[in-house]
Amino acid sequence: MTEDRKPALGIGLVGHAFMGRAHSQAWRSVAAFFDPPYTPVMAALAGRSRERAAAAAATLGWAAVETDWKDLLRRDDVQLVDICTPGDSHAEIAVAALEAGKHVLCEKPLANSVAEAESMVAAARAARARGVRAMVGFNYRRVPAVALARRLAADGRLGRIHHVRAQYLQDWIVDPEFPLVWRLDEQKAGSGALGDIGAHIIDTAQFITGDRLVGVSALTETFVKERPLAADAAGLGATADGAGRGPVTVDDAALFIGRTAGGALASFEATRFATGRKNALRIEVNGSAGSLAFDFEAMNELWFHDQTAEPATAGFRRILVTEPEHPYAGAWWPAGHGLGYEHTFTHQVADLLTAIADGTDPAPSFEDGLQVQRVLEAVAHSAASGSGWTPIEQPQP
Ligand code: 4PW
Repeated sequence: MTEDRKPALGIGLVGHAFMGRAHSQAWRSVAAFFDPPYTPVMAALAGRSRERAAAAAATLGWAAVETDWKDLLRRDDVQLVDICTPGDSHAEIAVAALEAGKHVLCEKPLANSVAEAESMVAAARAARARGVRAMVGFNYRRVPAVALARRLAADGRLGRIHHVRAQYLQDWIVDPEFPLVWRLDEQKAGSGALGDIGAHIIDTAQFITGDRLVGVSALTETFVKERPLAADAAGLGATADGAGRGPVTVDDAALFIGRTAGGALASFEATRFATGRKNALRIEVNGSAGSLAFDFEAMNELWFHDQTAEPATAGFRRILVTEPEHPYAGAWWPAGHGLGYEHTFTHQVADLLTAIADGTDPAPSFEDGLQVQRVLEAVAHSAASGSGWTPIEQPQP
């Protein structure tokens, strides 16, 4: 009997904190639930401390450990580099990996500045000509309900879109004693709530509507200006180390309004101070033929109002997005069983592997990441200038 074996694709992961764990889960699970054209092999994980990287590799399922990401690029068993580090290292790693002929998956936001993002796009374009692919990780696109929302909008079920209302609400730093983790350091993260979670709602809104922001007017605020230094700079669950305090150099919250190329009015709110809201990525879109509403805190649901329905019974209906007819859902469990946060990352790598095999560009591309970066920079510029209207440079064809 001959075995129909798929080609292997070796993965090298850089970083093993929150996002590194989420991506590891995706690489571990994708072949068990999807039918990707490659069998991903979790070849090596890179982390600065050998001891911590080795512990993470053992827990997360990586075969080898490197203490310098550059060594991942020299490995013949790595064909794709997955970047899960803070934003300040994205550009350097991604450009080097693409130049070394490795496909790249890079966490969002693509970079810490437009200039860095532009250098990444240039590297991605050069690599594309050699069949090497690059993708930025806006994972919420791959929530089944969000993908269904895009499908409804693309099918014309919303008609002409007038309003986009997007929020990303968290509360994990509302305690002024929560320590100064890297996400609160501009050098590392580029910006605060704006780039970390505002980037997600910008991408999600543009993804669903297929439209782009052309200008913004913004407000940002840093409510807590100084915090205890962190014992563990890693992430959302860090502890203070009792060794003094330091300045918060990023925004705690960002609010902005905008116009889209298609003529819609949009509003965005990204905050880590919305007490009681844990990971409420919410979006409502109102069009002439209908509306839809989504909240990640109930991620298996999409609310849809059909304006063309008989008025007496029209109104928002809850669609449970857990059926085989829905994007991604059928690959997992029998109808009605629902998915979680981690599944979005599995969907992301399933789509990336398919694009690599098909020789097509995975979405969101680095160009998409650059466009979001331009919005972030326009928001920051507008807020700094006292909410002045700030046009957004549009992508070159
Ligand atoms: O990318 C985002 C993170 O930086 C995540 O999707 C949520 O917000 C959870 O943590 C932060």
